[in-house]
Amino acid sequence: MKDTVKNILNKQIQEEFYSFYLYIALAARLENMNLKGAANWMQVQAKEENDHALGFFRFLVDRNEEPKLLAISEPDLGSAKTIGEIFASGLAHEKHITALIGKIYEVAREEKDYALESFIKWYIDEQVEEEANATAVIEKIKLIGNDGSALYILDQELGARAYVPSGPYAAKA
Ligand code: OFO
Repeated sequence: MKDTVKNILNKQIQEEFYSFYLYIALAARLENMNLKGAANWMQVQAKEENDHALGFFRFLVDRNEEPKLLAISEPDLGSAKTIGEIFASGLAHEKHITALIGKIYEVAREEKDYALESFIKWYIDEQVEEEANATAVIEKIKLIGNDGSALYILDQELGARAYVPSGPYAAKA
């Protein structure tokens, strides 16, 4: 495997584990606001991010490379305080990840790494779904405005999100 490819994949493992860490931090903030359902939604998202990181890990191992685990920084929650701001920071992060996944696709094509080009397509599709999921919650939060009982119902709904293994290898697991 070419160094450019190896480096960008190791960097993406770090980014996906950072995503895990960020969603756990967002869950912590929501727990603190007593929004247990929304916190559950973030915890489930964090588990999916762990799967995404391990997907890149597995791809490197299967290609006979040793994944390099880089340092993960402290999550940056910025000034996100309301439930709307907390979900908006998750969505902003997903847009950042979408750009990185796009870059990996470009590198795969430039380096003529056809296995990577095929592998990364799962992540391209997943990003469409992740941005759509976060956007749907944000739109509901906007509709709710200051209605406490509607927020209570939304929190129950978010609490029903269940973890399903995610990642390019999930179906084969
Ligand atoms: Fe949130 O997405 Fe991973 O890849």
